[in-house]
Amino acid sequence: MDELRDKYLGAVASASDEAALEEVRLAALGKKGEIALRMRELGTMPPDQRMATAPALNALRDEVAAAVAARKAALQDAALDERLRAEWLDVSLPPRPRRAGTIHPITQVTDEVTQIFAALGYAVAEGPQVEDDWHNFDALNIAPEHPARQEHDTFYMARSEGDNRPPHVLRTHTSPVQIRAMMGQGAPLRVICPGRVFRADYDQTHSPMFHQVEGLAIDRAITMANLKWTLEEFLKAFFEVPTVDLRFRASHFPFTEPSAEVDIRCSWEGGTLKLGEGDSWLEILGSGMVHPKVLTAGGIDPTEWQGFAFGMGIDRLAMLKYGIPDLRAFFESDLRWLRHYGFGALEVPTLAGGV
Ligand code: 2U9
Repeated sequence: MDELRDKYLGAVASASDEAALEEVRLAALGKKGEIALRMRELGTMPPDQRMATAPALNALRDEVAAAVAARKAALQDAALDERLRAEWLDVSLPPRPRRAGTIHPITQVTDEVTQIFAALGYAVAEGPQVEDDWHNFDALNIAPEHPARQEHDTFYMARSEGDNRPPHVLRTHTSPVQIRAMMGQGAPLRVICPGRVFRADYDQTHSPMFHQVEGLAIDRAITMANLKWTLEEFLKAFFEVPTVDLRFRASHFPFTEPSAEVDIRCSWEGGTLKLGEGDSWLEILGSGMVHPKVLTAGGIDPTEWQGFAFGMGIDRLAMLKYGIPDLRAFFESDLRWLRHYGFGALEVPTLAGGV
């Protein structure tokens, strides 16, 4: 018994890795291992010899098993220590400047707009870019004969042969997201919907894919005055100016009534845009009170609730704020352009730090 103990405890202690330890375990404790064989021999012994041998064999088996478990834990600890030493990484090192990517101005502006509206109590809502006809047009009170529905303005998805349902479209605005938010969340509601939109248009100021952010606030007593205050607060924070002067021009959109296009007072002295002063006006967004038919389509009772909505082009906001002259450059993925106009990954917009 002492010989067996010395043999296997010695072998366990000198096993240099988990594979060698497993071999020792099998040789001692496995089904055909030496200790198991000895245990089987117990049956052939006379009773008093068996009574003397069995407890000692059991104790030996437990002792070897405990030694194997302890050695295994020690080997695993040592392997982990070695891995931690070898995989050492200094997370405080700065990124390599030539290789560092940049945040695209559209992402940056989207984050800025989101920060500002979040502070005003607005949640962000998102929805599909391929929309059905009802969410993109009907629910927004856009009549079947409205020019926006024509093939040369809207990208229609192909229909499979024999399918006579209205085709899906690439959403032409983010408004269907707000229909989905109204239906999903009900009133009261405050959401902004930033995202990609698609229109069949391409020149220096139009891209077939561009970005919008729309906002919607629904409550019991919302008025144009709340809309005006909200837009003023947003534009002051976004353009980082102490005051703005806005001009509301009557307009027409199918989804709002009344509707207004909003201009901001500015000057272009010396070729640079200055907001809040001067004799020029810059069209910046569209807005209005949500049409009762649109509230109804979104499952909200227009006799109880009303709301305002607004929409603006994120790309245009980015061009104005950061002096970017050509819209098409946004989508060319030119690394030199991105290095010039892009933002550092750590330049996260916050209201406290300045957007
Ligand atoms: C719902 C109800 C009303 C969103 C609105 C505008 C006015 C608007 C344009 C600005 C520049 C689009 O990017 S642009 O070409 N948008 O003028 N958008 S009101 O009105 C809504 C939206 C959803 C349910």
